[in-house]
Amino acid sequence: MLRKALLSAAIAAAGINNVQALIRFACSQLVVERIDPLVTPGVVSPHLHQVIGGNAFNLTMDPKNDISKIATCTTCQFKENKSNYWTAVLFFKHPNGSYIRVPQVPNIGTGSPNGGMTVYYVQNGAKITAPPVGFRMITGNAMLRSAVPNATPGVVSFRCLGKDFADAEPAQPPGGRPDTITFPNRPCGGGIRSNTNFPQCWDGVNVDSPDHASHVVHPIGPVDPFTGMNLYRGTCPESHPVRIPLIIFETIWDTTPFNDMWPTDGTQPFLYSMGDPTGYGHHGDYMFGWEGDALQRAMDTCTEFNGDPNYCKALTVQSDAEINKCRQEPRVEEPVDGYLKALPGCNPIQNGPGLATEVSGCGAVSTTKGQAAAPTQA
Ligand SMILES: *[C@@H]1O[C@H](CO)[C@@H](O)[C@H](O)[C@H]1NC(C)=O
Ligand SMILES: *[C@@H]1O[C@H](CO)[C@@H](O)[C@H](O)[C@H]1NC(C)=O
Ligand SMILES: CC(=O)N[C@H]1CO[C@H](CO)[C@@H](O)[C@@H]1O
Repeated sequence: MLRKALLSAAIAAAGINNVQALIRFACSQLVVERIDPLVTPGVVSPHLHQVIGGNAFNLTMDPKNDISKIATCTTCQFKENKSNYWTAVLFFKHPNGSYIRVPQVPNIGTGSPNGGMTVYYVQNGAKITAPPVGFRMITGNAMLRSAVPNATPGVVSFRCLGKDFADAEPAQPPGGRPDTITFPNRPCGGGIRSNTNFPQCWDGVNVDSPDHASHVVHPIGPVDPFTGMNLYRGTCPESHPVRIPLIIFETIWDTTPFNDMWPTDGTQPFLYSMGDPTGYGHHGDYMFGWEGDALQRAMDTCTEFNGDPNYCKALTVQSDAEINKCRQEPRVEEPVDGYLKALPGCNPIQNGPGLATEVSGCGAVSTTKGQAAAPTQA
């Protein structure tokens, strides 16, 4: 209940009293592995991801294929949603030099799936268009280790949650004042919330682009004086005129088991799976996979203020048990849990402030169990 209150208050505080439609739903973990069909199709990806959504997730995912027709289940609450959503994984570096993956907290207000994330689709004021089959995009940049001048504010953010979410009061929107774009610099009594906001303006033509980002942009001004963000306001530029829903991933990392193991010198013990101890490299990947016009129907009719799935009659809610049944076996045969000697892949810690560089040749696993080629649909 607390979590639910948190976000709706966040949305109100962001000045989005012109929210017309909102759906928010919990998703459990589909798989945690080094695969990224968007950035590195067909091969083992450089760093570890946590993936939610439909079980069509694969090494290669051809935009010509309708994911909703390939997937047979999804880890998200709405059956119609076979989209895939993924981010880097948070690790804790033990003072003795070993690494362990930080668990994710299931969403409280919406059932108890196994870890995962909560996904939001927000329509704020402007008329929105659901993206078409094959649409995909990334937000953020895994290589960043310092702030980008003139970056759209609030695209990714972290909040240090107090015990029972206490220090999140008064509730602030993602990117608002108590939030940071770097990892919190202190132990957090209730874990760390990370938010990932995607661009809302599409060129209306290309379902993807070579950098997986330039076919979409964030809206342009005005910046909200309270939050320092323009994500909930602003308009789409002429170059990218088609407004798509604002998609937000909310992840809660349960850092509490590690709070009494903070290094005595105060150095940051948490890092992302690409060797990022700053948080600037936070990024997310999105692959559209809704059935038919399901997303458009939902955005046209689901106006419950909290985005509670049970009020969205345009879509079919599935039970926690069904959600939790949908799983994929990792295809990359390497350990990702328990204490590890190194981060999976070749990911030495790179502190920045310059861009991180990709490292190879460390002997990390680069093969997968049997699967390589793309499933093609006749
Ligand atoms: C570090 O500590 C953890 C937790 O006690 C342990 O499992 C791991 O093996 C240790 N690593 C090393 C290199 O000693
Ligand atoms: C993944 O791709 C492989 C190779 O094309 C295919 O055999 C397999 O069925 C696909 N898996 C899923 C879940 O789509
Ligand atoms: C594969 C699957 O679960 N498909 C379902 C998606 O949602 C529609 C509408 O609720 C169902 O009819 C399908 O069976």
